Amino acid sequence: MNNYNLTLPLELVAKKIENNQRIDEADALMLYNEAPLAMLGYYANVIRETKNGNNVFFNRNIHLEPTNLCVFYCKFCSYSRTLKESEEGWFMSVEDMLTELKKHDHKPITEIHIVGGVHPKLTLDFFCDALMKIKAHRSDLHIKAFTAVELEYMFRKAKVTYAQGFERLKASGLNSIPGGGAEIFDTEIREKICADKCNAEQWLGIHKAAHLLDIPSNCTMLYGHYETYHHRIDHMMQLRNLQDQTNGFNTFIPLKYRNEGNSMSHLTETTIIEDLKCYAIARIYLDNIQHLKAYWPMLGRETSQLTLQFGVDDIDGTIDDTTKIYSMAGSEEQNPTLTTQQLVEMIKSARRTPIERDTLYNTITDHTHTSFETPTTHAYHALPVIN
Ligand code: V47
Ligand code: SF4
Repeated sequence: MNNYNLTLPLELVAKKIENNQRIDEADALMLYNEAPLAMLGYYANVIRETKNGNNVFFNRNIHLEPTNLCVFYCKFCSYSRTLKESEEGWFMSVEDMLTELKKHDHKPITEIHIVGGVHPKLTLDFFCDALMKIKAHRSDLHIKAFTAVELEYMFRKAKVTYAQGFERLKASGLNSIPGGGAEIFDTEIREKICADKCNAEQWLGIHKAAHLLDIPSNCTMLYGHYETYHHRIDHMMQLRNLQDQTNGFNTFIPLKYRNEGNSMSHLTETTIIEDLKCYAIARIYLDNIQHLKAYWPMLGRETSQLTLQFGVDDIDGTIDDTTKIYSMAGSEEQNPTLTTQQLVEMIKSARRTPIERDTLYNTITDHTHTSFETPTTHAYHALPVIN
């Protein structure tokens, strides 16, 4: 028979949350180990509604992945190829990047997200030139570009400090940086899954330098591989501490490890219940990060929709089939594209308010009353929308 009585220590953590007090790492661990999923969902939802009302944000964006050739070797990565395997990879010149961008010339996108493998030819000079040409072609686009891993390598090779590097990129058109490359900060686990790329201190140092120059960023955590709950909490603690200093993170994005086509394929993927738990505890613990994002190309549409009841207020964007990172890792989203209409319907059928945002969460369109002439049919059986 189930016993639904909560222990006294868990009741005390619940009281803290109700009183709007910051929980500590031991409290977060207790939530992971003892709290029923329904309780986590309840509190995560109260917090998300306090912070973001009923809103669910999305944007119209594309990704640009200049190369998948990479000098590093991360065991979870299904997408990269070593420089020796160049016949299996792709590499774009600045002109190629512009050609890709021009394919979206008549679309009302607001953001271009540029990330890829770390290639010695993709230098700071190369990217400054690329950013300037992208801005010259479309000054209306917000450029969110380069993970801390790419930046650390680029700045080191150019022999510049993080601040000098960012000053050059910012002057060339960089507006913000995405959250990739964080993986898990714990030294031992990081050594096991991505030993040779930038370490935790460097990742945090890069983001701090960006924030100090008014370049906002996102942060991520790759979960569901070798890490324990303790490692997840330690990771979030380091993000929360930096956010206390700089307030430069816009959103936290937990990234579920997908196990196809990489050197960790023997690991079983986490269950959806475990995913929801991870999102809910992130929402409760990270009291100083305004937004929590479920990245639908990786999590899948249905699970992403479910996370909207577990603290999530952002589901990224339309993508337009411009990223290969997750399809190559086994995500069910093999050609990730959602139209604005599909995103709006997905959000409305979860009884949330769809808000098209820009990268910095300014509202572009409140879709509460938008009705589309022909409703789309969904794989996830959306309820009819009542306006
Ligand atoms: O750092 C790579 C992850 C990240 C796998 O800031 C994998 O708005 C799961 O950070 N299974 C890059 N994850 C992508 C990223 C991102 C994506 C969308 C939006 C934003 C944002 C950032 O992808 C990597 C790594 O953690 N990743 N391989 C895999 N097999
Ligand atoms: Fe390279 Fe990034 Fe893949 Fe690591 S995750 S191998 S740094 S592309």
